[in-house]
Amino acid sequence: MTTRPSLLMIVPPGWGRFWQQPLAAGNLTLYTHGQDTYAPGAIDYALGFRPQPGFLKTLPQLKAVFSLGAGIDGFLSDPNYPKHVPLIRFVDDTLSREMAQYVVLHVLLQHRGERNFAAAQREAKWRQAMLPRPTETTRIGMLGIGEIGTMAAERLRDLGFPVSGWSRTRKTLAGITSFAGAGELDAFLAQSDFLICLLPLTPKTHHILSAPLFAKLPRGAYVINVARGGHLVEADLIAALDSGQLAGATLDVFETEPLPEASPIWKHPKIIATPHVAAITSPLVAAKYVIDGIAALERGETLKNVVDLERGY
Ligand code: NDP
Ligand code: OXD
Repeated sequence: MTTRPSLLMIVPPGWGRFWQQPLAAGNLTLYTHGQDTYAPGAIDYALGFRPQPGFLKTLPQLKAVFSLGAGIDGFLSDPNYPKHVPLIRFVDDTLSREMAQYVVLHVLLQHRGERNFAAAQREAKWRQAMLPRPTETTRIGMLGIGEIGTMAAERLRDLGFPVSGWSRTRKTLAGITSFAGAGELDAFLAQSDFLICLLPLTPKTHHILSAPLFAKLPRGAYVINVARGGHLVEADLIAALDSGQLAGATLDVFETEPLPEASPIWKHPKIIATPHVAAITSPLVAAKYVIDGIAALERGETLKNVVDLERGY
């Protein structure tokens, strides 16, 4: 008789019910951390997003960990992450699509001056205005052009914007200019009227969005950070907005989440802030991803999207 693999769900309190039902479709013994009683040695697989540091190390038979997010910094910030256990990140077109929608929405809100029209409507004023810049000369720079950055870049390219991307390795993407490596970062920044951060958070990218970088953007550039709060020095952003170096910013992620009520970001007139909702992993889609992944691992197959722990993403 073969035993069913066990899966421990490490999800925020109250979220277990969203995962329980779709995961029940797999041939798995399910446990919810903080709710069910289980022997640590009985856990084969775990899924989560930001588990308590040190916790995964207490599961001695763990075969693999599934991240509920595309970003896995919530695991790698754990100095005791058990390095022999493969970490599989969530990569899925539906997630990339939601992210691309968010990016396109915020580029267009700024590009088409929508906030001015909304203000005019509140005053019942008919204030016509031209686009501040023609689409053909509004240059988009994707800082990080991996799974999500590529889809967002392609959507913006298809809307007529000139698009370029910066990555560690050179890309060949139709109609998108590739800049690669630290040596090409300044040239990339100098031609980015919109800068969209879609990098993973690693020691190399931590606080990359800071005063020296903002100074290299064209004056009046717009910054969208949809990756991680740890990429941004918030005080430097506010200074760059207040000096006019930057025209505005959209932030979906923050160094401290939830963003504290006292943060000046909430009320800054040039910032749009959203509560880390650019894309929310769908339990239905992700449960299938995890069920299929466990079945493949149990058959002895290797999975795509295993994180390179040394590289950090
Ligand atoms: P990928 O790993 O597919 O892409 C990462 C990109 O960053 C790649 O192009 C990579 O280069 C580049 N990169 C990494 N390190 C460097 C470096 N040191 N210098 C230059 N380029 C670098 O990630 P995804 O596109 O799947 O996700 C990106 C991030 O988006 C996630 O890590 C997560 O933080 C965030 N996210 C946020 C969400 C939200 O709701 N706000 C939802 C989902 C994701 P190369 O291609 O050469 O390897
Ligand atoms: C992710 C996220 O990384 O939701 O997927 O932030």
